[in-house]
Amino acid sequence: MAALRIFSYQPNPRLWKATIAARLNGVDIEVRGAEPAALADWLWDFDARPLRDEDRANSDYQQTGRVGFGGTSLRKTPDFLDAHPFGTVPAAFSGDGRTGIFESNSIARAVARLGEARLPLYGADAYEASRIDSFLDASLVFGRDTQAYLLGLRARHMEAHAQQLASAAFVTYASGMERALKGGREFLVGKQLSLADICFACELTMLWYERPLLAWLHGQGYAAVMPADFADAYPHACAHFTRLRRHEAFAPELESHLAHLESITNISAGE
Ligand SMILES: N[C@@H](CCC(=O)N[C@@H](CS)C(=O)NCC(=O)O)C(=O)O
Repeated sequence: MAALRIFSYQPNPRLWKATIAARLNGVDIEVRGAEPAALADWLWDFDARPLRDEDRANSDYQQTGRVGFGGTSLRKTPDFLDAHPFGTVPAAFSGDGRTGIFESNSIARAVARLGEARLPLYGADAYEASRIDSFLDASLVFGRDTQAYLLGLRARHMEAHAQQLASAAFVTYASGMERALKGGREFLVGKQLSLADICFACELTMLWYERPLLAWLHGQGYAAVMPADFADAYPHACAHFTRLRRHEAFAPELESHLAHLESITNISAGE
């Protein structure tokens, strides 16, 4: 039995906060799920699996998605919603299925705590752990303020306020990270890699989704949220991100995903 089971669509940089932490500290994780659209044909449950005919007929499971799955008919079991009251993915469970852990930062915290003896990723003491929490909270706010923008990109329907909110969030987040890394600091907290670095790398990775859509975005009259001069304007944050994406524990998920998005330069509307 794995220490943690996570149900999520894939690829999902939010899920990778946990899988990268697990690669570093050896915690055994089982990941279930499929590509985003396919989750409408999955049972959202501890025992997540593709739907059977009887699941489709069970009205107790019927739910309408709200964020990312807005308006989509989904099948979430009552047990799933007991464990995950906000009904979101990634959705983690203790190995025995009794405890649900939601919010990707908290799922990553669970991995860090479970593997603490092998490798501390959650700080050396209460102060460092709390400072890591500070970065995780700032990352959640950034993730929240960019979510509508990223979903707008995916739907090829951008609202001006979503783009403005995301742009302002980017400046706040990147400026804070830049300041935190100034003076030759190698990591965000303390002298070793922590959840703060993992979360930063994964949250920033989410913004790479805008890369293949820049032409579409400009065509709609909007600027990219990540400015073209990111490396010059935020040199420490950019260098840290570049180091992390190449790190052996991050590269299996991040490097191929980012390189793929960097290689698609021009998606036209509808693709
Ligand atoms: N802040 C959350 C965001 C999770 C989230 O919003 N997930 C969306 C998909 S992008 C979801 O599961 N929506 C379920 C629904 O629409 O019912 C995290 O980091 O885990």
